[in-house]
Amino acid sequence: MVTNEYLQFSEEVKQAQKDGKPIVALESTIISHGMPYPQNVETAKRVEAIIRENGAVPATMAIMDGKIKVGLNDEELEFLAKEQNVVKVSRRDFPSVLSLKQTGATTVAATMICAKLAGIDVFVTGGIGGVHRGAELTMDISADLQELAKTEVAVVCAGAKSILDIGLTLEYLETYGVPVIGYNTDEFPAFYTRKSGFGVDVNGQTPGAIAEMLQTKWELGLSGGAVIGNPVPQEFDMEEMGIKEIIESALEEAKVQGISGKETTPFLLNRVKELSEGKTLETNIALVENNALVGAQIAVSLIKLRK
Ligand code: PSU
Ligand code: MN
Repeated sequence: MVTNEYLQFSEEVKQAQKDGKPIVALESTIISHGMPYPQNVETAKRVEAIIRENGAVPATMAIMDGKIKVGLNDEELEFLAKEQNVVKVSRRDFPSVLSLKQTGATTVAATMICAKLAGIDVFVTGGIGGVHRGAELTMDISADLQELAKTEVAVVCAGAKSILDIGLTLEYLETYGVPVIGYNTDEFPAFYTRKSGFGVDVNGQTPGAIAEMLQTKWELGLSGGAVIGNPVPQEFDMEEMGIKEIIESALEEAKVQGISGKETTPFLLNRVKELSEGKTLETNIALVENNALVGAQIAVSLIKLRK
């Protein structure tokens, strides 16, 4: 049982830890800043249900009342989904948001930190942050990548959105020694599309094979996490639906409006949704649900390996 005065476990997660059950971490920025209400809370609940149906226990992370919540109840999920003043929390924001008792939604980086503190090593999300296009001038590189370099949590995602420079994102991960594993694919997925034009380091063909790679990495004492890229189901792939042009327009608008810092990713996500007349939302929901299924299976496989 992990204890830390800042952590507050839900009853369900507490029980799962006692019973040695597999637990899957979930982020909350996707709820507060990544999707509109009420689809955000519906998706959050559905994702939790999928994880339970597949033999694991979900632990959605957030910061509330000066505590890191590990596992949220329905009211807390609803609050995060509706409330306007939720801080987007990355690594640098823990000290202020906790001590000022603000409400915080955790990004990939922050959720990895929470998961590590809580002893959870598999985390399911939609897409990771990465190196932004034009980063050679702006230096806008998501803290998610540094976190992957140093924190022992596997992140199951549908790749990285092409609002980012996917090639540079993969270079960065390579430099920091972060394994990029495709789930049944040789190509790194690009969130709304199954293909990005860039390869993965290795094709992990089953959840069990991926669990073995993770176990091996950590048994060797190699610090840091891993990226597991799980392509969006074929029927939701937006390749043919002009997603490329939509992303280009959103990027141009961000440039003209001078959007920078932590506002950049939420701005782009929202504009892409508006420009696609909501079509991207359907794909976003489908891919997160698909990641929940795979993440639960990997968490179950990891527990079996350890027994
Ligand atoms: N990418 C997505 N959807 C998201 C995010 C990224 O496709 O919701 C969120 C995640 O929480 C991620 C964060 O950790 O945005 C990255 O923000 P930034 O680029 O400011 O580091
Ligand atoms: Mn940034």
